[in-house]
Amino acid sequence: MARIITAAAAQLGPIQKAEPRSEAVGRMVQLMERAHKRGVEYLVFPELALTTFFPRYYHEDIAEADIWFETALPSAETAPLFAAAKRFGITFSMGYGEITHAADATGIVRKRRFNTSVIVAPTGEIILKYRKVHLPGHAEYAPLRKVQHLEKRYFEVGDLGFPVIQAPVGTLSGVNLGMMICNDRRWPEAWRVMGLQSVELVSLGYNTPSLNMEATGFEAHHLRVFHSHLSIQAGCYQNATFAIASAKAGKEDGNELFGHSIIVNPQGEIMAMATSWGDELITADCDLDMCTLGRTTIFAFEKHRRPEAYARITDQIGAVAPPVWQGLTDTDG
Ligand code: CDT
Repeated sequence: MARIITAAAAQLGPIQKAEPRSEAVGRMVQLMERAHKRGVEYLVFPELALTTFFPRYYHEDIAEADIWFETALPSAETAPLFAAAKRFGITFSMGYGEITHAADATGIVRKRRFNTSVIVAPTGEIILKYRKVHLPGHAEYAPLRKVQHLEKRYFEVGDLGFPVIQAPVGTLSGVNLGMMICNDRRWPEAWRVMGLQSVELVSLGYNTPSLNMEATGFEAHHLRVFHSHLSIQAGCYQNATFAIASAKAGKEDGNELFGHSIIVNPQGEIMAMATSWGDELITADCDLDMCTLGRTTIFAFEKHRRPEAYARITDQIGAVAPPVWQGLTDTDG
């Protein structure tokens, strides 16, 4: 029997700085209701879905930024979302700022902050948690930037790797689910680590500004969306997986996020794309058996991968200069 799930990206329009969580959650519940009417079984909300993209705001004292974080899920404010998922039988994924009190690598228990996403079953149980690994931006106030991007200030690097889990979705008893968050999509390593766990459906939430504030040279605006789609389409094709990429879109207090949420199949094709800058639902019927072709032919990892040639991927972080060619010698033939 075909393994088809009806999936959705629930793009969110802007959330202004003053907008309370209750309002954002209300909009999310409305999207879920619309999704239910379209038969959606799996739905993805963006990164940091409950608030404005707060890393653009500088707090001298990091503890002051705690207002943007969640200490529990569900909470009184997010409970309506969990209730709607139960009512509609929808499995969903969403991003949020997580505060946890847990031991760090040195064994010391302390307050820790992560840029996190979870997959939630209709029962309200957390199926999987992921903490963002590739944090972009900077840790200190950058006076030359028009807009700050302080993810490295507010979040620790995720400590859960890129986990994949097999879980029931809709009528299917087992779907291989994974997650990444925003900037992760640009890193092929993230996709491959999940590909190596036979992922079939990657949830990806993002908040991407229309302008690259770090660019010293010219970057054409249309290339911002192109690079996002290129990364997702390549990741799906090279790892034989579907991805649901769900954006925050539009102007948050004057700061533009480019939207363009997409659903991509294992051939790297875009199956659905958002065209507005508002709350928008895009859906696609994902036939998970499509993952088999790539997985058993050109990307049959067990037959074709050569990890002995990839040592630099894990041994090295930055690029080094190559050796300088010394000219032809007799032994070069
Ligand atoms: N949220 C996030 O990760 N955004 C980045 C752009 C950051 S620019 C400093 C992205 O890759 O879309």
